Amino acid sequence: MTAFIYDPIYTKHYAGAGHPESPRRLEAVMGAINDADFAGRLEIIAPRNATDAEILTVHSKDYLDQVRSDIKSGRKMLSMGDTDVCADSLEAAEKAAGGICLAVDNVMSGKHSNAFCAVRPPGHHSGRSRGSGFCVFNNVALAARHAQKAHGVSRVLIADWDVHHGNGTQETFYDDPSVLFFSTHQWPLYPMTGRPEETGRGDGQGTTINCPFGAGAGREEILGAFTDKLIPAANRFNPELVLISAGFDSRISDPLGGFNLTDDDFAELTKLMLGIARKHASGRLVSTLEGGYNPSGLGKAVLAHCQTLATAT
Ligand code: Q9C
Ligand code: ZN
Repeated sequence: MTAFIYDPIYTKHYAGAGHPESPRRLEAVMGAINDADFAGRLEIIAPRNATDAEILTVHSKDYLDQVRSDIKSGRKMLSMGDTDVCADSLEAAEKAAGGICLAVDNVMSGKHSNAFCAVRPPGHHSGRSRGSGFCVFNNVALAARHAQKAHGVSRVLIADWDVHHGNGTQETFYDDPSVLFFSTHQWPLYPMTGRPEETGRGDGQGTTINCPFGAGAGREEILGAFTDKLIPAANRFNPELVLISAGFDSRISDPLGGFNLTDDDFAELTKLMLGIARKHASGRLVSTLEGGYNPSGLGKAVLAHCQTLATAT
């Protein structure tokens, strides 16, 4: 079975009227999933909160304290960064980060073959001491650290197909050879990092791989990069766990991105990632939602992604 992590608290995080990162995104996802003919192959699981110790593997104590006090004092935007928040954002963010840690637990124990986490807020722009780009805690980075600390995993692959560069994730692991970070993203675009020359530092030299493409890129470029760049790198790196920062703002007709990936392309990318997970990691794969701002398109893309995860097992 595929674990599908979800909690209604994820729809209570509200970034303000007209904000593209809206609760409607997950309403569309859940509508699509509940109607799916493969729904019986997904087990919907409620998340837990991330612990402070888990959050502090990626973020500074000052940042965690500031997030808590900002939200509790009723601020509408984080003071360390620029993410818009509301009173429920703290619980949502702790359960987004905890949800993906729980998915890692379930996949590592063999309870589930793989997992998708339908979380908000997203995470991949969030760095050690800063929440930005609609993100509060870096969910995927926390999950990688959790796999290493709680399950003794040595090498984690994080592949990021969000249309934006996962700068917070890159920053977290830039000098760390135990996490291979691979990203395809639009260039130029927010956050203006992720040039091909950014390949890591010190011991981490070579375990960051960036593949930027201009607006209009689609299947040929993105699947091409995953096939020609990621697969050989994964063969060298030999990951024990595969994580996906699954942003669907790289889908055609996204209001924030200019890529042209279709739902079939996301199914192909998912198959490719499952192939890497099977070859190196006994199939262990945990995917988490990042961006994707056309709600009905997001629902369709998540459906294609989850259908591929669920029927592969
Ligand atoms: N003038 C994710 O997809 N745009 N975040 C800021 C500033 C931020 C997207 C524009 C886009 C963030 C998770
Ligand atoms: Zn994005």
